[in-house]
Amino acid sequence: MTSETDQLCVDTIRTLSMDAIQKANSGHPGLPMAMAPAAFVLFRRIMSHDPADPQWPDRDRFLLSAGHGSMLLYAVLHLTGYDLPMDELKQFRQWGSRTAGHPERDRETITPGVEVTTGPLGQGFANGVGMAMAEQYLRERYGEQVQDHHTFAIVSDGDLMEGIASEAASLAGQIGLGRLVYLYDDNDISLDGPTSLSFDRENVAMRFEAYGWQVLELTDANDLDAIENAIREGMANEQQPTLIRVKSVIGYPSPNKQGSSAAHGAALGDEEVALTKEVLGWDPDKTFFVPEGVYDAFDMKGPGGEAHAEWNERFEAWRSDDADRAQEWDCAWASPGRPLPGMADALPTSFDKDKIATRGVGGKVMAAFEPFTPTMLGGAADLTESTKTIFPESDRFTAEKAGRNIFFGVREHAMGAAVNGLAGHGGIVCPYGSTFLQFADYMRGAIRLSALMGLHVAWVYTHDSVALGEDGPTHQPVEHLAALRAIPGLVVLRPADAHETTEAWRVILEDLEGPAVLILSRQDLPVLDQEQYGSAAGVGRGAYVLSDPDDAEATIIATGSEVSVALAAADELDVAVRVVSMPSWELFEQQDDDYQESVLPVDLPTVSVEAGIRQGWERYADSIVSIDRFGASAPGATVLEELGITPSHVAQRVRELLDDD
Ligand SMILES: Cc1ncc(C[n+]2csc(CCOP(=O)(O)OP(=O)(O)O)c2C)c(N)n1
Ligand SMILES: [Mg+2]
Repeated sequence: MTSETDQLCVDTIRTLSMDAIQKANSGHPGLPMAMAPAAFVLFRRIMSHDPADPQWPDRDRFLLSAGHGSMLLYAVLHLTGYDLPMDELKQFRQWGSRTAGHPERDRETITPGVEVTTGPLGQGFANGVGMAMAEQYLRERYGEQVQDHHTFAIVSDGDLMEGIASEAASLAGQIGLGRLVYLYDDNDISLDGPTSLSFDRENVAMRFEAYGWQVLELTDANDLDAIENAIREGMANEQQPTLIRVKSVIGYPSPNKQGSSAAHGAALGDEEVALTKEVLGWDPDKTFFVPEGVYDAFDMKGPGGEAHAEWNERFEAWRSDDADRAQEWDCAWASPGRPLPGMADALPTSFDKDKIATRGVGGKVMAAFEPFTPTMLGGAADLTESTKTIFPESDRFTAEKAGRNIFFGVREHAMGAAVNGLAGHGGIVCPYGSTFLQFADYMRGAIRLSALMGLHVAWVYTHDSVALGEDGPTHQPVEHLAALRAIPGLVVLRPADAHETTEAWRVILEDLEGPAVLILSRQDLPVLDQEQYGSAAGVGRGAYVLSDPDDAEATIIATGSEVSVALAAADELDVAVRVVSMPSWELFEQQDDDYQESVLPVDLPTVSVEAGIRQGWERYADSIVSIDRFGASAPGATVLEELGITPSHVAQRVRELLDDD
């Protein structure tokens, strides 16, 4: 039954949203107004959450995938008792506020209760899939007494039009994520106008049924009990994810703008806000007004705090039962999660061949750290065989059993966002996703969001250059290193050999706090003699000197696969040259000036070599050996030769540079 107070609570979400958006003269009122009842039911009747501790590991998760409706979330967080005061609502969308235009999970400006950054439609939908996977894995590993919750989301037409949501829904159906319950704001409106423009022939319900979801229908977005019952029905189905299609009216009950795209993305206007308040029976002159009784009725600090306290008791008993398990939990739930102590000593230090592809080394390193990262999950987009990313002692993640190896299928977009969801959930140590470097483009939206959120994830990309050979230019990355380096906050690591690959994984797992890209080769690369050359311990500093003759007249810098080309070029030259391995620009930039100068002295003319476009190398090199065109289908060695990635070409460039001086 909808009591008068419940109705007031729902309408307070509506009025706060209208007021904040009106004050900012910017924002999206339509969704918060229409979906206020659903949000009220979720946050007040369904979800177990404690506003006093937004990080409580066993809270239910909520994602506003339709991030443009951010005021819905802010209003509900405020009213249920999160540390988001009314002043923050009044600062909606302003510089430095905690009420950004779209919900932001941010390391610096924390909006309590925001689980992930949403805004790019479809991403939140797919993040939730990762979150539900995290819950399932942790529940099976640690037991229901400590992990036993659901993942909810509000998704919009735009979310469901995006391909990433289809991939993610298909994956969720495949692995039967029964703890996933999504409400679909089916309002027949998107930004450009009615969905008849672009999205009304498709039968969304049948599509989701075909994916293996349970689909429920609600004809009245304002019927609180019906919403509650549907959500509970979704939760009761442990075998399938649930989509609840909520027929709603955008901007309800604005007399002149409801039901039209005019309510989607602009403030309603003072007059319309006043008219809408009148329809609701509210005083049109009052703004940011919370009627008596609403805070009490909305409060979740009481009930959420109780649930949390009960959990604490169970958790303490569970913890004190088993010290090893407690240590495992603490490492996993640290921010960011870390491997168990002793990992570094277990990593391989010698290799039985003198040439190994770094992807092959990557596989060996993963096998070595597998026991130290018991909650690290990840997988490849149907390229496990090629990227060599697997935990050999672990199971597959299936509907029956949540193992550590996720077979994402050919779904790069969903993989990226699901990995972000795994990380966003907490308790999962550095989840990873893997494919060919070329296909990083397909998941770029998710990579960018991992950096924006500062999530501790690893993107493992193999087949890192034209050297992959015969598959040709569709599979050969050339601009990808530059494109990844362009993303702020993302650490790109391209190790040169087996030792650097091992150290790169260690740096990612033990040192980095945010996302990393690990770029590995398909082709064999010489294992660099650690006695003869600078130690791979330098990887963490981004660049280090490999060989440094006293009378060096020039420097050659290279990354990854081209480091051995640089060393061979140095051997070919009559003049002495220093060779620098630079696995990571970003880590090098973090070093102090003295270190940078010690590696790349300004007075030495410098040649760089990397099998990719030249963009950016101007900052380090006087002469750049690069590939500024697409590759070609031919054996890898031929392509490298034809495109000038050879020791003799690099040596020639050094000679030319010295002649110029
Ligand atoms: C990937 C992506 N493309 C485009 C946009 C811009 N955009 C924001 S909302 C929206 C569509 C709005 O329609 P719907 O999702 O149905 O939301 P509603 O208007 O019903 O609230 C668009 C295109 C976006 N946020 N993300
Ligand atoms: Mg819509």
